[in-house]
Amino acid sequence: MGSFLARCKEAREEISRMDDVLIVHHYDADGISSGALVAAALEKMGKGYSRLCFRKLAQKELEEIAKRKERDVILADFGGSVQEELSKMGKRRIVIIDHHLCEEGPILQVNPRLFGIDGSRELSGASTAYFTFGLPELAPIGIVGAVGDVQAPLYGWNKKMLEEGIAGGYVNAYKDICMFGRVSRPLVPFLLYSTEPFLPGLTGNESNVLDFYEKIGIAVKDAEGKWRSYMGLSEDEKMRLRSALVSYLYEKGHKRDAGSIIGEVYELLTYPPRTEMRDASEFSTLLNACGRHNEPDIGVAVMLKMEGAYQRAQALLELHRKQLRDGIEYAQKSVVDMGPFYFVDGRGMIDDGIIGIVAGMLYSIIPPEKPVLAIALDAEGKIKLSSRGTRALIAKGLNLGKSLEKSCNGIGVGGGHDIAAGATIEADKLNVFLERFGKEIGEQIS
Ligand SMILES: [Mn+2]
Repeated sequence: MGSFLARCKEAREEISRMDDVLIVHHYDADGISSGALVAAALEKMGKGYSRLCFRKLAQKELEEIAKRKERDVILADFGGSVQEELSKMGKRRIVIIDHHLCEEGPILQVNPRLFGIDGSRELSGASTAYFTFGLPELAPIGIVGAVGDVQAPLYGWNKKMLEEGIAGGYVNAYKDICMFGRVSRPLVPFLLYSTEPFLPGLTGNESNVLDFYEKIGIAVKDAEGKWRSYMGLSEDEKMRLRSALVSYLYEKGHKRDAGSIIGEVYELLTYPPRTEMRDASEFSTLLNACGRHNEPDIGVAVMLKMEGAYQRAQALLELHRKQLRDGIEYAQKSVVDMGPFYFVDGRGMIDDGIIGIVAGMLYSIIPPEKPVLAIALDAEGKIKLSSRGTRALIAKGLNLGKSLEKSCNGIGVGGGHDIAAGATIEADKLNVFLERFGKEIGEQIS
């Protein structure tokens, strides 16, 4: 079977023989990081490249790759499941860097799962790419990808990458508040625009936010009248703000959120301070915003520090966050208790690209005693469904993946995990679906 690192070396040697490279990568934060990492590594090896980013690798995408004139191809964060198709394209050299489920096939593939390493928790696409090239200065990019794929706190192979990055002086890791804006936002918008977690009474309420800071004795402006940010606070002030937020959420009955706002954070020393690029989690949010708004190339350009890219990415992030705020506000107003579950009809109001995030965020507002189902319309006019549960509900028997799969029988396709699942159904089949779904959930939890 050989070892993972031996496979990395084999792939690296094959890549060193390439001279006409097309990089093809996935569009989410990990996929963008994977593409950027391969691009950066090729630059360091003195090789030119072209790059393509896709949401999936279906027939249309495969045809596009086949038509390209480049003779060598590197796939990143996907590709393991289409090896037969890739091998028939007549390309000269192909390397796959992936971490999703797959088997050995005709193409040279670096994938932790082929070596008994958990590719859903211990290595992402970008961190697999990191080990493929073995360049410690690229650890920040690998870390952003892993964090973007919800693999923080990093452990195992991801942690090995982190340690190499720390040893080289490219990264720092420590425990801190892990809310968006820790690094990039002034104190007021830090709380005012917080959606993960939603801070009841503070998110969206500026005068309450100002009162909150006043009560705990933290000035939001410095002596010169400039807005302060969390990173600019003294250690004592940081501690006061952290514990005040934890107890605030506790008092509001949001114990889960209270426990989740402190965690390991990763500071990327190779990117500018006081920007989203300095923090792995904020960076991954920035990349997701680019991917979701069909501008993954901007995300790659930001990672490669290309001029003007950051400003464009920031604009996309603002748009993304505004859509989320509007979406959650609408969901909060319109959520209906359907008996076995809560239901949000976001058709025409909430973008289908963020309906899943909105469904997940609802638990900051509604009691966690039932699963949530939220719907939106997709580009083809079909209904996209997204459902979320809690650990406590799963302990009682809830399995959303199964219930969605069953409820979609004959009217659409659905499935996923026990705690989060999604589906797409025909536009006129909503009532059939809701009836079946309610029944399924009732049977699971009773
Ligand atoms: Mn991935």
